[in-house]
Amino acid sequence: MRVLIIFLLSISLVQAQKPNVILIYVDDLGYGDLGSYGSKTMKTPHMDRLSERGLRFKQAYSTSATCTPSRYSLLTGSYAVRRKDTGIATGDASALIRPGQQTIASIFSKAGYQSAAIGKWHLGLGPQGGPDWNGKITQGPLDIGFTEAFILPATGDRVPCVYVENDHVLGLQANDPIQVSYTNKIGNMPTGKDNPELLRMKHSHGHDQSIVNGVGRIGYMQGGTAALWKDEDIAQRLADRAKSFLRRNQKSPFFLYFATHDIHVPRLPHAKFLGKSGYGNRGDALLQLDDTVGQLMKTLDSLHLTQNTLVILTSDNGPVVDDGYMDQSKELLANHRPAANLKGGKYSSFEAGTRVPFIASWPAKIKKGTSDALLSQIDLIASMGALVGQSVDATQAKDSENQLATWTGQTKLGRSHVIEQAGSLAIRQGDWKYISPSKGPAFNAFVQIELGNNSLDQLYQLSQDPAEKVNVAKENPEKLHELKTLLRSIMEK
Ligand code: NG6
Ligand code: CA
Repeated sequence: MRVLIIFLLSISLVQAQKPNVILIYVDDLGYGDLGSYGSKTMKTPHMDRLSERGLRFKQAYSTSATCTPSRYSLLTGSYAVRRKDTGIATGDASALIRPGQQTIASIFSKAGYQSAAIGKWHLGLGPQGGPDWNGKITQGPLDIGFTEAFILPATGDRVPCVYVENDHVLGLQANDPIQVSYTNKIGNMPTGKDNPELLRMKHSHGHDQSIVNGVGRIGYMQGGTAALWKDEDIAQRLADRAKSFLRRNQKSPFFLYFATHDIHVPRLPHAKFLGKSGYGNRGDALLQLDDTVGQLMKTLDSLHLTQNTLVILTSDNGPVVDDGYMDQSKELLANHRPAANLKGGKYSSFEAGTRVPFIASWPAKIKKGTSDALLSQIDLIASMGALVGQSVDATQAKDSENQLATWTGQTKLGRSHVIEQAGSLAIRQGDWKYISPSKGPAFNAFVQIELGNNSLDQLYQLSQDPAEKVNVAKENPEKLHELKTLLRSIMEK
């Protein structure tokens, strides 16, 4: 009996010590957007507080310069570029991650964690042919390890503009079923193309299909009227859901994948934030994001969970100012530099495409400070596996390294190299960056971003040339060969 009691006590002690993990995955946040990353223009006090008490990484990367591939890689530990079907997903795409595939959530689940996916999904849902919006939505977060979900199926600018709670569209009425098409106009909803007079925010490029809440979207939809979200409420709905998850699971270890809609387009922040930044809707959305982070931190404090919760805040790709709507972000940008001194932005193979803020706070274990270690989001699954004592199937998570010691500041070694996926594939090793040749356009005039595509090999020495101005491929044939060979060998793995 005594032995049994001691055994049970020791189990409960281990349980009690298991850290909670919150991953705040921001959308389109740039390297220069946060006060803690040197912005003198934007006010981000809550995210700065997270940074002040944690570890701020200066050389951290998402795996891709757009959302879907970054999220796929982060959740699975396998570079999205290994698959051909992981480009920016439509809102009716079928699930990219099929049941049975290992994910970060399935690792936490094996370790006895409760885990929630809250926020933007954009990884497809349902079987081949897409999800059943009017019935049970299979092959979603619940089928790959999450214990609950409250998601936007794709992005704020893609139909259907509804929340999915676990495996159903929230608030859908049986007599008003949803139909979605990304190929042809369906139903009788007006479109931005035919009825621009009905728009309350005009598009600058794309976004001229179904009008929902006075905003043109990508894709056509019909029905689901009672289930449609209000753009101005999304941030608070997600924050409320996350806070409820934290409160409900305060006694069990939890993993929260909190993927914000902010600061992606359409940027329609709540009236509380509108016009408050002085930098247009992008700046206002950043204020709203900061407020959301503050709410989560406050909830952790009130539940006395701050000490033993690892909070990571990072972004899926770099910044973009005009991503398709006329929301005053371009006109009012003034001296704010979303990418700081880096070249490019979202969609780009240059540094601003994938070098993103990355803050790790865990007061019980992580000493505050900064780190120059090379970091990639691809390592989440192996590192979290190590954190919770679960083995990770390396044949599936083939690109993920256990970098827990770096993420928690015990070492500053980091990775030897990172892969950066955009129109061209790039690799950084130490201070050197190689961008492979590509036939794609060099510049995207709509978003006003240098994409980094070039028909020639590009090599940059980042310590001397952080803004990738001078291609030194010709002068450094050996280095060029080394990086090309390394990139090829990784992709052939
Ligand atoms: C682009 C959209 C852009 C954004 C992006 C995906 C147009 C013209 N542009 O195709 O607005 O939705 O896809 O962004 O439609 S991401 O962050 O989810 O990758
Ligand atoms: Ca994004």
